[in-house]
Amino acid sequence: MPKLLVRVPSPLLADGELTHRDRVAADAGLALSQWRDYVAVYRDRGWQIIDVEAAPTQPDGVFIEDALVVFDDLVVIGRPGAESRRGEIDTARAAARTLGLPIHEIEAPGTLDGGDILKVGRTVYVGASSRTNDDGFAQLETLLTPRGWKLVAVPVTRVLHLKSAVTALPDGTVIGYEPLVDDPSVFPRFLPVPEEQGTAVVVLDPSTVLMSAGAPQTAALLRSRGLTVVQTPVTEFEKLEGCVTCLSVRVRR
Ligand code: CIR
Repeated sequence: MPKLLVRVPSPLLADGELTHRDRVAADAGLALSQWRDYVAVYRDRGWQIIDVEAAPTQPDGVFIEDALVVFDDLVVIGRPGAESRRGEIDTARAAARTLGLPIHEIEAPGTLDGGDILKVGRTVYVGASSRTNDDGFAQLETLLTPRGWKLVAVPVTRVLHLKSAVTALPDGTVIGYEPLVDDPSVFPRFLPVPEEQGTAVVVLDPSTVLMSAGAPQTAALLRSRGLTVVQTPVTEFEKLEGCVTCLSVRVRR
């Protein structure tokens, strides 16, 4: 049964970090109900939900994907590029331990946010963003190359994280909203989508993706390619530069 790590949003969500967007007040009550609906999408499909300990004083703690990444059966604990987010790691580590998998941690001076990691087959695209530095990339490369992964550094200057700009469909096609993608030619198969909120998809199964309710044209485009598209509203998280991917860690084994 696939597992999903999630962390309930903090009442301080509206105070989260912002890098590329102007602040628009997020509604903590609406965020909580959107988060519950998001989790229900997975629960209703049989995923086991694992609640990471709440971190009410960490405004960005709900974006749990940034704290840890799973490669095969190895868990990598990141080191947040934003100092304000480093306090999220202790509780994320504790949750990772419950998975019973080996754990490796990125160490200073490296920084690495999970939002900068996009896996496509055995390739790991790593965003060179304001959050993930060269040392973080080098530590990950040393760890993963012997395990059969190929790492590719990708420039990210127009958005917060690599996965704010691009994600991948079940067939490995990388999708993105071109004005936000520094260099689409990095990806062997790239499909432009018509909306910014359409860049982020989570693969639920080989024929189904989850995406924001704020991207109807992209949903139609993906349906025309034969995919089943589930949409859920995530407006309050999008205000904080979040999206459907960063609200969870998917453990598919
Ligand atoms: C931050 O700036 O860290 C949060 N406000 C948003 C993090 C979103 N995470 C992601 O895209 N992976």
